[in-house]
Amino acid sequence: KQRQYLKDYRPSDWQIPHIQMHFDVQDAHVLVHTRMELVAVGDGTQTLELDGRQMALVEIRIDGEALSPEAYQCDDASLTIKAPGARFVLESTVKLDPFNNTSLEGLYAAGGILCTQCESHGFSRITYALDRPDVMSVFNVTIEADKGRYPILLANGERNAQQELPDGRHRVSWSDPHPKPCYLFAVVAGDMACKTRPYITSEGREVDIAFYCDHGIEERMDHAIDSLVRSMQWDEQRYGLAYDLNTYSVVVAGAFNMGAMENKGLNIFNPKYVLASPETATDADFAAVEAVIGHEYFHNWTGNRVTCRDWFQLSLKEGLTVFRDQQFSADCGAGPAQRIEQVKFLRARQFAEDAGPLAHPVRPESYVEMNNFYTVTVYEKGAELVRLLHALEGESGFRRGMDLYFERHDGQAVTIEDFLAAHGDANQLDISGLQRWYGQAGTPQVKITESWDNGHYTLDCEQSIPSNPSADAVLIPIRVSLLDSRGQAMIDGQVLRFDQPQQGFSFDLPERPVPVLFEALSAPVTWDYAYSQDQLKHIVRHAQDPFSRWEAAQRLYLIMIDAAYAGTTLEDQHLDVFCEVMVGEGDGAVIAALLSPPSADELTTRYTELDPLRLSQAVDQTEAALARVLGDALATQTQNLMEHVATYAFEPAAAARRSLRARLLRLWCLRGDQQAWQQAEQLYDNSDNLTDRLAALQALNQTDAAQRDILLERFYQTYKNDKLVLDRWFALQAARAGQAGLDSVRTLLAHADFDQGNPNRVRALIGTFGMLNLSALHAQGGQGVALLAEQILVYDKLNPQLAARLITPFAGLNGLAEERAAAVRKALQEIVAQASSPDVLEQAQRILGH
Ligand code: HT7
Ligand code: ZN
Repeated sequence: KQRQYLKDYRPSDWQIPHIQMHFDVQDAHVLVHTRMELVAVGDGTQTLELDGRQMALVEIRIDGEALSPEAYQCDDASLTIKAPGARFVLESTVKLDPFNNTSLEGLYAAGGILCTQCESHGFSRITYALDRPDVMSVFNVTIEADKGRYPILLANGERNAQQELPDGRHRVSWSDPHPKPCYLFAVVAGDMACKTRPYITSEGREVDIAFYCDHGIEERMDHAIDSLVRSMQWDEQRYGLAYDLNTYSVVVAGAFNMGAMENKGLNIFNPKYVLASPETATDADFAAVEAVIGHEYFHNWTGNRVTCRDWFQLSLKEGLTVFRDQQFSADCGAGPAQRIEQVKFLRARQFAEDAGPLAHPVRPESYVEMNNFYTVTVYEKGAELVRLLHALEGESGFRRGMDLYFERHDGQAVTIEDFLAAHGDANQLDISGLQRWYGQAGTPQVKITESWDNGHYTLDCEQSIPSNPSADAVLIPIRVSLLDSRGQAMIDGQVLRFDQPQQGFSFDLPERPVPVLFEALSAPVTWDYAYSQDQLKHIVRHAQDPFSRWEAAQRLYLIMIDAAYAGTTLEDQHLDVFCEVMVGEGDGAVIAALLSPPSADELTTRYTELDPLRLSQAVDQTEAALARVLGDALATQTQNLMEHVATYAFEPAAAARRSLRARLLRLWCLRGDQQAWQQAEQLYDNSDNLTDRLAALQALNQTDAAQRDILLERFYQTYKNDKLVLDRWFALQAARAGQAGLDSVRTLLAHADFDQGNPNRVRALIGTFGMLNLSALHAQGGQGVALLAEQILVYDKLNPQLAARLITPFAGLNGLAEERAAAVRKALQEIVAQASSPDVLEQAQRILGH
């Protein structure tokens, strides 16, 4: 497969104003008839090269005339027609085999339904086409199938007509009036239950919301439907954006590679992000459903109405839409712990990506397989850059920028520069320091020193990107508060615009302050300031910003983890401030976060010559020290929270209480106290919801308690027929530390319920083991690593997109101690020698530096 370069972008030589498609669904195959109007942008003497893969061409015609074999050329990726004319109608018929398509791209069968996934290049597995986002067409679609097996037939846009046919078949036609790129195309056929809800937009449009899933679990879609209604209202109120069709359908796919897909008017979802009931979903799952439902809905404007010129611009829609879904969740009451979670994820995953061999700019410069660039950098770092823009412009300035963006570009396929230019022009803002962020890889590091001279306080800042020394200085907003000795803010949340390699910021103050830096992580950077332990405790006690309290707590834990990693131990008293934190007032979810040391997977880039087992031990020792220092109050506090357990409701205060209870119970159980283990069992037995049951299991998971195995078995018996919940059972066992975790993974790979065709199950077992369990992955010399490599090669054949994501844990290669690195290198070389998909090959070669 050829490498694509951003610098080589050229507008298409052809446009396709209109596409008509007919799907004839048979028992063992599907015939797709496509009629496209093609218009040459030049004089029509150019060759037409259509994309098309994995299908059999049955017939091809131009203006009704069958093409002779000499008039076109067909290989395994394209169909070429020499000088076909300036304007003509191209008709093709192709035969597809969705029933054996395990890649989950193009048209595929999953759990008895047929559905499509076209982003990024799946449309060219359905028909011959110009599979690029800057070619936008109006689509009309008909689907014809057996009515018993496929009573529901869906496509984008509005339904026009339904017709009964002989032999128990039927046909339904759909049309979408909005020109769209083909990556937003979708069809679905199957036998599904449906739940509907009417909605009237702020413009008075009557919308039929329809959600589809397996029969018998319809009520599990209620939370998702409510979330969609809230998303629609939110986008109207916050951005003035209303929905633009009369139908909005959401279909749950049995197997799905990512979270969901924003196809115009016909979203297709991973069940994990639609189905939620108290017994089958945790608080975090309820929140994730709300966020992903919102995310896909918000794409209707940021992605669909204004789309990407090319795939290098992916963050134009994804970074912006992640930022919008984060705003939405915050407005729905997610609370400050949400920002803490976002930053933990950013640091564990995106900072690690940006520091390793898979690093790339938010706007990449080249790719072989586009699917490998749906990354935490494009999504999460991209969202942080939009957050940064929002912080610079303020709420009303950001809205002005968005309004101008839609005014200029509605209906167009545009670039990140177009987005920034609209914001810059709407606010008379110089966006050059922001623009540089998009073009260079690596996490900027900010070093801050201070001086105090008789009432004159200066913060001296220096920026660089250690992994990219030639990088230019970027615009880094630093939100600071300066605390006095009583903990009062002398400066409160002031934003410093730091855009030079070195820059000083001065303040006149009555006393020397304790600086609270990068509040709410005001820019996606790492930063150093030589805090004393007392200063950190001062911030934990007094800072207004919950995020900064958590940040200071993390730094306190890090002092202890660093010491343990180096082989020395600090007194438990180092952590004594957490005794006050535990019994303090405030949001339980924030207290739970304050009582959580960073996990090993957040720290893999912290040490050179990393020994993963020593790191895991150092983190465990720190957690054990915390459990000890909390003393008897830990048991009392946990028991207090066990009382008055109300009926489950997904509601912020109740969820916060559950999260604190879970955290304290886990710490208590780590102390090896039988009473704690019994409490966990009681919580499991008395709870009416999955959140508490999993909390109990998680509290016991790293202990030797007999209750652990008993409850795991009980859990299996209760949930063995519930796919999403059973995923948790697999994940729990894959998360067992060290050798025990590795042994569990080996055993579970052979379990009757392990299903290679279900990506959620694969991620639960192999993904948890690879991504979140450093001590199991590196257990037994290189055997954990070899097991992961073996599994990657299994999915390389079945589902390359999934396989290419499982490889991520190997990207930490450069920081690993030599013996470990050698095992990973050997595994990667094996993968390169045996892999057949471009997805896996590209990733393995990038990691090896080829
Ligand atoms: N825009 C969607 C991306 C997506 C995707 C990409 C590649 C392969 C399969 C995929 N499924 C969905 C999801 C989103 O970010 O909204
Ligand atoms: Zn998205």
